[in-house]
Amino acid sequence: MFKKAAVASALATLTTLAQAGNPIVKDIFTADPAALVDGNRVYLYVGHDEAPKDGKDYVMREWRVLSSCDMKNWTDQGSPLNVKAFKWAKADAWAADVTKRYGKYYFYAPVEHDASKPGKAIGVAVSDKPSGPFVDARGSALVSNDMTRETDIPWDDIDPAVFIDKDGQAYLYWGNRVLKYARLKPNMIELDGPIHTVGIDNFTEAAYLHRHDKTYYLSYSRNFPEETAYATGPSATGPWTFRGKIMDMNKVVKTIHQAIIDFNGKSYIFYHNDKLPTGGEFRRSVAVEELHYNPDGTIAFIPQTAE
Ligand code: FUB
Repeated sequence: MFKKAAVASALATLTTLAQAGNPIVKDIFTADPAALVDGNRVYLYVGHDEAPKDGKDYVMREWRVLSSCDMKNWTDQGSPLNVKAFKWAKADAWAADVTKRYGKYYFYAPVEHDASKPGKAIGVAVSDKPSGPFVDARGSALVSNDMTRETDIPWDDIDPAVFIDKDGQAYLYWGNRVLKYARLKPNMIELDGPIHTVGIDNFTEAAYLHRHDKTYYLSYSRNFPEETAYATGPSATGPWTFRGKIMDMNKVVKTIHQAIIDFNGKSYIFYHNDKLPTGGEFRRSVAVEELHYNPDGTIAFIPQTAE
């Protein structure tokens, strides 16, 4: 009896382990990585591309989370959040970001708002655990599209990225074509003050902020099809100096969406491409590469690898 149970449990563990190498997840299509280092584990949050093989648009209803203690073996921890958790939203579990504050985990999630405010909006969900489940923290959107500016498009409030500075101030960055940012209140679920815009040439989406030594790095998707580029600055709000390209566009998938972390003395960049069989524009796969800083603080160009 004991033996049978032990074998069953060993098998269950094995099926939850994804193999090392790119793409990280091999049994479903995944996109839009966000990563959080928490204690001795990396949590990787991804969108789930469910489009049919001949699909002509994204079909994304949920996010998935995996974790690893060595960046090689990944444990599938299921779906921490689904669009349905936001009663005011109707679709599109697009590129999210997750952070930890005062012992709680906050999941910033772009979704399609219901008919009361059509267009993309950003919700925030909270959990006591990095693997969720996450629940709507506000009952309404944190940022929603008011379509009041001449330049507004229905999907310009997407791709949230959260950054907590060393003085404790948290910022939310987001946007498509126009990069926006705002301070977050310490409760992490309300904006604190006005929404600012940042002028960055050829900015498309996927803004991401991190700090290395004393420099702030603003990475983002540039042009379309997208490549990953970055700028550096002396603070979380710039001013930003363009530094160049980190990663080339993919020949099949027009988006790339990066997340950058330090873990166990190394730096890594997550992104997505088309490398699973039958992969494509709406059937993407998340991959990871090591990222290296040059002695002058610039980031060395990173080729995409298949393994
Ligand atoms: O996954 C939907 C959208 O495609 C994301 O919001 C963008 O970053 C791009 O990856």
